[in-house]
Amino acid sequence: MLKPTSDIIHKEPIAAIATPVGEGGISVIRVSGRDAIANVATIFRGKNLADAASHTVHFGHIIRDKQKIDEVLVTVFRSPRSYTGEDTIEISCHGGVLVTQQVLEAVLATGVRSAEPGEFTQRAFLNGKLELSQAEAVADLIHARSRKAVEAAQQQLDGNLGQHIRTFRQQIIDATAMIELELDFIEEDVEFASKSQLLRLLAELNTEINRLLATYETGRLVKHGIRTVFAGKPNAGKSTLLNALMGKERAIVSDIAGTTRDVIDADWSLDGLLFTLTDTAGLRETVDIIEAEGVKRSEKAMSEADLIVYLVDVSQPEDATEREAIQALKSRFTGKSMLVVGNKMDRMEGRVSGNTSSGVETDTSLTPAQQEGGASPIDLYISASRGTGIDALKHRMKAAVLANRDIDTSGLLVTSSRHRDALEKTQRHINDAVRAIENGVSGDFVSIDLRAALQSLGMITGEITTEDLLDSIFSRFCIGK
Ligand SMILES: Nc1nc2c(ncn2[C@@H]2O[C@H](COP(=O)(O)OP(=O)(O)OP(=O)(O)O)[C@@H](O)[C@H]2O)c(=O)[nH]1
Ligand SMILES: [Mg+2]
Repeated sequence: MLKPTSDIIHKEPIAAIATPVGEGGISVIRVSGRDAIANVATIFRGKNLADAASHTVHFGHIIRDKQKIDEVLVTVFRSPRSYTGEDTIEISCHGGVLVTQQVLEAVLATGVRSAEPGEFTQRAFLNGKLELSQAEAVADLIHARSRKAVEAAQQQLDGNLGQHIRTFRQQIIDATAMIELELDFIEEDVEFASKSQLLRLLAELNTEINRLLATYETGRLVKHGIRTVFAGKPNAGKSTLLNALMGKERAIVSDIAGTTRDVIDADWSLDGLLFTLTDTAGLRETVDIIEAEGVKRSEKAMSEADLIVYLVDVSQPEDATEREAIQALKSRFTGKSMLVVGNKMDRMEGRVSGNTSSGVETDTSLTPAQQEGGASPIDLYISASRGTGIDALKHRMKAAVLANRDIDTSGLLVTSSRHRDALEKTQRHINDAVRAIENGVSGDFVSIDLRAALQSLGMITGEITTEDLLDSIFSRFCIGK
């Protein structure tokens, strides 16, 4: 992957604070580019950095206008053995906000410019130190909010996605070579054999791309978190459930129907997965304009959710309207996972046969409605205020969104819609090629489809890029990365 030293592009030097702004033990200022070492050498009192070998650390002072600004350690990385591929210096200074800023300003005063967000990583990409998908993984890793999201980013950073893409590329190149062979020997009797072989190769490729594409939905949930909305009528116990899962009083609970009026979000993790729990205003017709706005927001939250947990207060008499409402939600959100949870089971003790106070999944037990002969839509029973059935609920929440897909969350996952789009496009071109071969179209045209497939794959690793694409990717980074 490493480019030969002669291919490294040495751009003008840039600098930025690479550590978070705030007070800390140390801060790091990163400087990279042409003359980066020489520039810093002019403000460094200590060893002459111009002679310093790569991967060495030097103690000294940063000086400006003959004044010592700070005592620092300077690490020297010489091209091409650095993050960006260029000559790079990292200055570790004391971690105060002001002193860090002063060291940066001293560096900038030597004729170095401030780095744009992600500019160091962009240079690393342009110098062949990282593939585009790896550069994106760096941003994912920085933004990751759960253990699983870190693992997914790490897989991509290790180049596992790039490895798959390179294999796909090679398969397409092999297919193209077969077509060219056929063109060369058109007179001979190779056509039939190569045609079926070619079709087999492309079918295998399609299967492998499908396997990768199938991980996207899970990958998306792992990367961004699972948006979970608690819905139900006022007083069903939605806020109580949120608090029970969070283990703290996050939302206000009261026996007044219509207590929650706005949408409340809370990050919660389960087995390394991030769930964004959203408590909403209870769903009902209301004349209170604030509550009505809350209900509108609840509807919106549900339409954006990955998982809807609908709470029914089972201590209340059966409500045919609610049953219809649940049915309506299910048909409206067919693509979403939805769990219907019966709450306040503690009030039902002894009243429902076949159920237990431990809140186990009770698909087979009889609910009041079933006793009356109707089919209950309830998936499991809990008591949010007593904490019964909460573990079973957690298990069901995870299963509802992940286990049903049967994707190994610790394997390679496609987590970016950009990558998914490129893979789908690749498949479309491959399918065009397959159709062309089947219809006996000339090999020239088949090659065109296959070349288009190669281009789409190249978008993932970055062989094919546009300025806009790079801008949109690198603008997600923080300054200093
Ligand atoms: N007995 C019993 N009471 C519960 C249970 N869960 C919640 N409650 C009570 O039900 C009432 C309403 O609870 P909330 O959590 O505020 O209900 P909500 O669904 O958030 O209501 P709104 O915000 O008004 O939509 C409170 O008095 C809770 O203490 C439960 O499992 N058993
Ligand atoms: Mg509430």
